[in-house]
Amino acid sequence: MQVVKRGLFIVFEGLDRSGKSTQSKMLASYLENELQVPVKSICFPNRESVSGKTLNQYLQNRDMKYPDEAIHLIFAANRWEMRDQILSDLKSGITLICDRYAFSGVAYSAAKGLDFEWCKNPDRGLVKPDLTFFIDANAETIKSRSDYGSERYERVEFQKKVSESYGKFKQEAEADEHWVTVQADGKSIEEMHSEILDKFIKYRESQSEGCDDLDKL
Ligand code: Z5A
Ligand code: MG
Repeated sequence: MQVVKRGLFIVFEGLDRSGKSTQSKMLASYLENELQVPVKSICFPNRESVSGKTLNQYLQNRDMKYPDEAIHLIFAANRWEMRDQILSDLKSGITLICDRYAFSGVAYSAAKGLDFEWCKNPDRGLVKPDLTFFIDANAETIKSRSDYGSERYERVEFQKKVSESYGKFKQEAEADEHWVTVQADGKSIEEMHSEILDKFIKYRESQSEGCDDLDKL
């Protein structure tokens, strides 16, 4: 009987317009086309699900009043809705490339003033990513990118606070092989892609033995 090696769970994190979707797509396409790795791309919030429709409304309508704690729980529920699918994909050998995950949940809610540790709780028990690429972009630099400012959180002052929250994860994860910070400022899309690919390949080689267990957040 052939044993299926599980897929890797790769997450992209960072500020709005920092380049997460661009880099997720480029990595997914490289893995699929050049390395023949079975890949699926997912993103959070998943705006199509039950909770996702509420989140979409909330993000697009700055005037919609809703308690910060409650919206935080809905963002987490949005991930819980996908938990079983994520587990089943990984176990069947599919590598998942995920655009935002639980770190976004904490970073954005903590930036509004909610307690950082409290914010982590609703995501505890979800699948832990094997590798998180944090795209470290300057809030001032990215405001000139196309479409910036169309949704609720896209204001430079708020993005600076989000950047501080991400900074805490960065510190916590300093010596953690599962977290990679990619400096974005001054780098082209291609330069970032080759840095990310390089880090991904090194990680994959280092995990070639015994990465079958899935950890939890
Ligand atoms: N949120 C939350 O509060 N809690 C949660 O739990 C979760 C999310 C999961 C929607 O997220 C919001 O939900 C988000 C956080 C909150 N805040 N807001 N608003 P989203 O992921 O749907 O959307 P986003 O992250 O805000 O924006 P985005 O448009 O998806 O950004 P991106 O994916 O990082 O960027 P991109 O589309 O790859 O690139 C943006 C542009 O920059 C594009 O024109 C690129 O060609 C260009 N670009 C990319 N890289 C470069 C470089 N290196 N140089 C120059 N130009 C570049
Ligand atoms: Mg995006």
